[in-house]
Amino acid sequence: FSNPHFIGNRSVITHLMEWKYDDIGDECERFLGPYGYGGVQVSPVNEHAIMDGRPWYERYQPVSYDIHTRSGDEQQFRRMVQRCNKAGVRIYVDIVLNHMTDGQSGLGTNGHHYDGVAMQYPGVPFGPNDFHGHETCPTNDLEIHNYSNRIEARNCRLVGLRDLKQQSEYVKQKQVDFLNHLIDIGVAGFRSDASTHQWPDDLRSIYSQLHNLNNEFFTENSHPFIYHETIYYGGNGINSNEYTSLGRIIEFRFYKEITNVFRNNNQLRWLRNFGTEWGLVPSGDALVMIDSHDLRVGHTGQLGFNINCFEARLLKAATAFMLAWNYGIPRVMSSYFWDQIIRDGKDVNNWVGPPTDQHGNILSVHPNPDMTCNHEWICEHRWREIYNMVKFKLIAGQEPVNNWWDNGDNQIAFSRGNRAFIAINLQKNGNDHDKNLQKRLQTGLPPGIYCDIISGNLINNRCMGKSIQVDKNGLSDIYVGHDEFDAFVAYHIGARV
Ligand code: ARE
Ligand code: CA
Repeated sequence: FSNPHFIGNRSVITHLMEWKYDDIGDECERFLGPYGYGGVQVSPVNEHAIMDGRPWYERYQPVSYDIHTRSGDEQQFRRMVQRCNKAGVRIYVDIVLNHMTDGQSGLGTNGHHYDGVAMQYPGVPFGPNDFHGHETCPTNDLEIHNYSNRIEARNCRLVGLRDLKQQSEYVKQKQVDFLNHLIDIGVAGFRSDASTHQWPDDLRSIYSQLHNLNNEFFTENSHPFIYHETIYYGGNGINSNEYTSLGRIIEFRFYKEITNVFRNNNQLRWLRNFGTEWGLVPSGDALVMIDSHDLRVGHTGQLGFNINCFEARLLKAATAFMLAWNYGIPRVMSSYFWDQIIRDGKDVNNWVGPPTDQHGNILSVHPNPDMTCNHEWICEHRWREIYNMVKFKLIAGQEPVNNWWDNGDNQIAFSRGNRAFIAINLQKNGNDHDKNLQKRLQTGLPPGIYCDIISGNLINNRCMGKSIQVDKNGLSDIYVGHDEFDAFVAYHIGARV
């Protein structure tokens, strides 16, 4: 379950949060395929509660396993999967198997009624016997209070959400059917929401009943790629390594440590051995990110600590490190704008959903000629610095990190074999001269003139950004001024002038 089934050397996933399927199909053909992205994570696809104001998080309150949301219906979903696979881009679906809705009642996005108090979900159907109750959950109010307690975390309710009894063969069967339906349509895998709150053995049993991937798009005997949301920072919480035999885990320590470094709470020079030596799981067990749909608004982390689109320079630099370093499968968050209003350390608008018309229909993405997006779509995955680092990673392939250099503080540089080279400057201390990165460095690259794909593209063999000359020994004068638009430069053998 840990192979993402990327095509060729592609290696990066982007989460197109809340996008409509028709738009994702377009994006696969016009952008993601040509620019070398490996896959798209789509927001939960199954019927969910319709909540007042249409917050983004209503998608995490399932009502049935019908494929029908504001992003589109099953026909549109199928078309997208076809188009993306043909464009060389895989689809991963965010699956919410731990629970259904909270204690409200109303209508779901495919018209099914639900009643969270009576625990009736006729769209599946699930009834009260399909949920954990006092026999299995030890807390008085059935809520999770202690996230480190295994039984509580698995058998009680996460923020009021009705907790499914996945020990029941009936519940498992409904979930297996849903996943197999998605697999047959041609998805490559799943993000498993709230894995920490599901027993590893129940998940194992569900996965053991999954079909092989659709061989219209995948080789025979391919298993779905599954990556688990399990939030573990060390200490006495539930260790994410309980899930590494069930696919990959989202390695939250990656985000935390990198954010800490890029916020100058720790020196960049220490990144030299970043990975398992810092306590992270082995690279092959990890999926990593800088920002996510939760972090962006301060969920599963601390608002103000996380780096999101509101700090573009920092986000680009941290993302560049993620894409240049040879660790895990990186996922790039692609978000939409909302009015961030911070009161007492909390974003009071953290619920705001995607851009819509006055009837609540999600607005389509129509990119502008300069590659940016329209409406409130931010499209971080289309920022030059980011899509060119996706290319960098594609070109670096499996080459090791070589030629590490640092200034003993917050300037670093390294190559990936003899194919690619990056230098990052986040120096804050010292006079202006010390703050600039200006140094003759070993790039590892073959001699020639290279274009910095961060400050500009190479168009018709003309470099729109800064260029460098690499001499016959691989040395070059590298410059990253402390006050430049971007905090890094990147060169690779695919961008030689
Ligand atoms: C919303 C409201 C709640 C309300 C609930 C029910 O915000 O106040 O009680 O509805 O009415 C998302 C949103 C939630 C939202 C939920 C349902 O983030 O705010 O609740 O949808 O609509 C823990 C879990 C982890 C989980 C986070 C949010 O371990 O699995 O909490 N993350 C996933 C998704 C979320 C999603 C859900 C799960 C639910 O990524 O987007 O919730 O499907 C420590 C602990 C972590 C804990 C974390 C919480 O770090 O170690 O285990 O994460 O704190 O910050
Ligand atoms: Ca559970």
